[in-house]
Amino acid sequence: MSVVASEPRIVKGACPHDCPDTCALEITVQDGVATKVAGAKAHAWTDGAICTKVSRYLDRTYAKDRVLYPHRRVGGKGPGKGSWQRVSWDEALGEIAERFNAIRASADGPEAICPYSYAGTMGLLNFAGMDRRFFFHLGASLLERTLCSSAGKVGVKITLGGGVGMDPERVEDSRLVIIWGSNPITSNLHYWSRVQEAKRKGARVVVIDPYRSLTAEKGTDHLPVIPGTDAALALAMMHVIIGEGLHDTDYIARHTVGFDQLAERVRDYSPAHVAGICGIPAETIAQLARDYARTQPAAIRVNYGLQRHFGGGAAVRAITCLPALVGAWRNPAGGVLLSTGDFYGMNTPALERPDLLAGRKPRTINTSSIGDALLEADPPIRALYVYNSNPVCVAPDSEKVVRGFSRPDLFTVVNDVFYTDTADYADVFLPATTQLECLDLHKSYGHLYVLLNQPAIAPQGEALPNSEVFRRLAKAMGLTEPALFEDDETLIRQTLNSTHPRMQGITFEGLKEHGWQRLNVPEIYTPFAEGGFPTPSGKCEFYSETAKGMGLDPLPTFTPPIESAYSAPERAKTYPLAVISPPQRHLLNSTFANLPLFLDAEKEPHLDIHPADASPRGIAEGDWVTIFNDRGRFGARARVNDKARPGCVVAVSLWWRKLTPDGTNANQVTSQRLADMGNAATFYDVLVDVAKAAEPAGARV
Ligand SMILES: Nc1nc2c(c(=O)[nH]1)N[C@H]1C(S)=C(S)[C@@H](COP(=O)(O)OP(=O)(O)OC[C@H]3O[C@@H](n4cnc5c(=O)[nH]c(N)nc54)[C@H](O)[C@@H]3O)O[C@H]1N2
Ligand SMILES: Nc1nc2c(c(=O)[nH]1)N[C@H]1C(S)=C(S)[C@@H](COP(=O)(O)OP(=O)(O)OC[C@H]3O[C@@H](n4cnc5c(=O)[nH]c(N)nc54)[C@H](O)[C@@H]3O)O[C@H]1N2
Ligand SMILES: [Mo]
Repeated sequence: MSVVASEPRIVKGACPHDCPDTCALEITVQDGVATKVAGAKAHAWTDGAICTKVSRYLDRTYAKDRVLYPHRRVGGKGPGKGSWQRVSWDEALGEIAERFNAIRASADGPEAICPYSYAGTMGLLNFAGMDRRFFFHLGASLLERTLCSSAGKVGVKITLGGGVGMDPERVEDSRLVIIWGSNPITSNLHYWSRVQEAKRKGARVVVIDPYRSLTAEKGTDHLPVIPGTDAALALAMMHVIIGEGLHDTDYIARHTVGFDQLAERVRDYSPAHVAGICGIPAETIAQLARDYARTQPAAIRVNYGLQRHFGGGAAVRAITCLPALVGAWRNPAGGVLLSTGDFYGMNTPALERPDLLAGRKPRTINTSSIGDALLEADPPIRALYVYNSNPVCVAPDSEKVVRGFSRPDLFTVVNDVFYTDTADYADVFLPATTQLECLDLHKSYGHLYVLLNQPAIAPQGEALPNSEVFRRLAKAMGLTEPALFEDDETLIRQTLNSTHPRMQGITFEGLKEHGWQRLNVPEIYTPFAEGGFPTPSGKCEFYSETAKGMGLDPLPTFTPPIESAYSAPERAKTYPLAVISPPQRHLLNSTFANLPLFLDAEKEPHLDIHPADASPRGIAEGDWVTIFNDRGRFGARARVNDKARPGCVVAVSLWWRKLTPDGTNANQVTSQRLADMGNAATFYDVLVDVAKAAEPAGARV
């Protein structure tokens, strides 16, 4: 019998990953099998290009080690200690339902059940849809999701009123681009394409980063700031701009609040003073300030890298004041961008249904201090349901996280695509679909389009989308609330049902036809040329009553790191080096870290260390080293070079613990301390020392 292959067809999708680019995808499918994942050429932002990792997405969907069926753990918790027994969905959900219902009925009540999720997928249905409804309805502990961006989000909200800024599509017309605590070649590739275009047209590209990242290598200027001191640098720029009368008095008068107080505040931040804090010569700071004020249009791309410090909120707050001071917002290619997320006016309450809390106020658990929460919360967390996240790998202070997850009395569900580091501690494992197998709706935090992801292939094995898992779990638990059973298309229609002006014209039908739709804003968009910021005053707030009401300084300020030679000289005697662990190009946080594409290329973790720090420690290129402090230690192979500034070492991350030679990663040394704003994690506010160590038995080379 001959089998006639059907014609290949293209299905329109969206990249689900936690990245500002949210690419429009085209999936080629033939006979029910996806054969290619490509970027949509017709989508202006994606422009037919996608990153290496997502172009290899089929390696993920069709991976041999993908888990396609529910499993129950037999034996101990932890890597290598237990084994997996395949069970049916009915058995798996039956067991979870029984445990959850028993906890709800116990003296501890539903708060003893805790969700744990982050951004494994950013599709709204599977990221924050049926899961939110389910846990709100139960009255489970609330979860504060602070692993990534919440400090910066508050900083920009205080200043500009929300996650809004210049349209990144316009940066190609900028004449000066400041890339500040951001590494777009790795983590915002399509922005970088536009910066390159600007550079070709003669723009200067200044990169402010303690590390000579791939982006810093390619910029025109690199300012290797001391980690966690960016607010001081921004305040010194304002000192020069105001001191030399380079500010835009007309824009300031019409569209800002608190200029006089700001001028008073920045008087203390002379470049000469700040040079000693941030490690950049005074003249360089002054010149940057002058160039920034005099060059129009000027764009600043600030990203989340610089806000993973104790003063991360203050840093973003100070930097986002700059464009209003020089009137950069007048031009579509001017302004600042952290996130475009709040340009969207979707009907989030209709999707997430916080009303299902029905007046209850459960306690809040913070993703960034899950170690302490698992060990100390009262009443204890009895059950943890993990999805879209790999906390044993990504959460700070691993020693405590691992101890918490190891609790024999804790009932843990992990819903993922692979047996991650976290899955090693699961009692029940539930298999998730990949993006090719589900319907979802996407916004972006790095452009201005809404996208629809249409399923290209059938779910593999018995994998299910998160939304369907929660519907089935609700049924197994005997719940009857109708909102827990609505289907995915209904959820999308409810989310798009918005009266917000920027959502007008965006419909399920329109998205289905085109794959994406631009928000209802002009093609050449200058959002704040005439003010209209979403702050209480409608102006850019140099002075902020909102901040004051939150118990924060109403004016921009410099909040030093907790762990630095400057602010903790005693600790710095024992642990003199700052360590930062920013993303790796072929990884997406810990996603893709188990794929051969990455493991073959990287082989093992590395630490970039400056010769001035390496030689007194007797460390040579290629030595295995241990990076340690009082919280823990992890291993890496030294690369002695001048990429990291002296006093700062860089461990590009995030490795799965069990795939490293010594079973650890950079979160062994990070702390659960929260930042100045947004109760955010402080992954890069860390002092350590580094020493040469014996080759681990499991070393790959
Ligand atoms: N390929 C890839 N892309 C990604 C990710 C990934 O893991 N891999 N992760 C995604 C996610 S979740 C996020 S949040 C974004 C993150 O993307 P970015 O916000 O660009 O974040 P990072 O790469 O963490 O940090 C950017 C740069 O900030 C620098 N930095 C660290 N501390 C400081 C500081 O105190 N001051 C200054 N000026 N710079 C500092 C780091 O050295 C780094 O080069 O990227 C997303 N995109
Ligand atoms: N040391 C250090 N730690 C860090 C950072 C750092 O720079 N340094 N970065 C921090 C940042 S910025 C972030 S955003 C966090 C990221 O933390 P997480 O959001 O936890 O990110 P990932 O590690 O990518 O884990 C996501 C998991 O979700 C799974 N997943 C994907 N799609 C689905 C789905 O549809 N359903 C289900 N159920 N699961 C799915 C993936 O397979 C993956 O295992 O890590 C933080 N941790
Ligand atoms: Mo992130």
